[in-house]
Amino acid sequence: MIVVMIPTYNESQNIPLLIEELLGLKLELHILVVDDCSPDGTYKIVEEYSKRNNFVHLLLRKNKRGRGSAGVDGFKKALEMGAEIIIEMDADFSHPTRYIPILIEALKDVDVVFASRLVKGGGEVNRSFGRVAVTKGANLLTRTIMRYPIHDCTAGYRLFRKKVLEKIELDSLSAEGPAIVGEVLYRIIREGFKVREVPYIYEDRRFGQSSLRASILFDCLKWLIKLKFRQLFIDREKFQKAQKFYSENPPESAENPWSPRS
Ligand SMILES: Nc1nc2c(ncn2[C@@H]2O[C@H](COP(=O)(O)OP(=O)(O)OP(=O)(O)O)[C@@H](O)[C@H]2O)c(=O)[nH]1
Ligand SMILES: [Mg+2]
Repeated sequence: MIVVMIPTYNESQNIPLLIEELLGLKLELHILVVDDCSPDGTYKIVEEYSKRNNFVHLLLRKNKRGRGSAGVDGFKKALEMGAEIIIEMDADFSHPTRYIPILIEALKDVDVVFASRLVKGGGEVNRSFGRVAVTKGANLLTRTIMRYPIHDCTAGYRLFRKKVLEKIELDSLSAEGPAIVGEVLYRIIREGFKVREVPYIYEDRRFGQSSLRASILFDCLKWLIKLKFRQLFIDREKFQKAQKFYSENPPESAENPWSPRS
């Protein structure tokens, strides 16, 4: 079973179109939407779908809020559902669904696949110069500080084998906001899982408001420093082992079969 886990907050315009696109891929994907009682009623739309279609599922969180714990609860639910492969993606069409078949194919001999804007063939369209600069700057900083073997460290468009989510101790993840993407990445690399990057073209959100604020960037920076300390002092041995593994088996990136939509 493949479960697509999508955290949502105020995505009522995007979510019906995204569900239709995912069902239209005809890959028998189970769609799990994790919504925090969005004031715009996103969950009601998903609930209606779930009554009519066994492949659509809603995890409604009544007393919790935040991208961080929504992702964690979604991963746990996906495992409970019996997922062998879990796809994590945003609801706003920034992560185009047309890549899903090639991403699944790319997972065949690795444990985690990262859709990546920062390998040959990847990129971003319809975004401001400033926003692209934020992506590049954040990734340069993360790679330099953490010495990860991949290029795109900040996008939450990724595929995991079940064993990865079982190993990374979901219960002890604690980032509340989008910094969760980095916290999960840290654990993947620490455990030395086999990974691959597949290029994709990120598109700006189709409908709705961006939730990016200076406070979010600041929180991500705080998390980066915290994780560096963990890497140096708590997980040192594990990272040394992982780094040796990655230097002997550098993650390859798949060929890009797609071209940007202008
Ligand atoms: N359940 C839940 N989902 C959230 C929350 N905040 C954001 N999300 C979802 O997480 C995904 C990523 O959030 P975005 O707002 O797109 O953040 P971003 O991609 O960094 O920035 P923009 O696309 O520029 O807005 C989207 O599908 C959001 O709907 C939250 O508090 N709870
Ligand atoms: Mg987005």
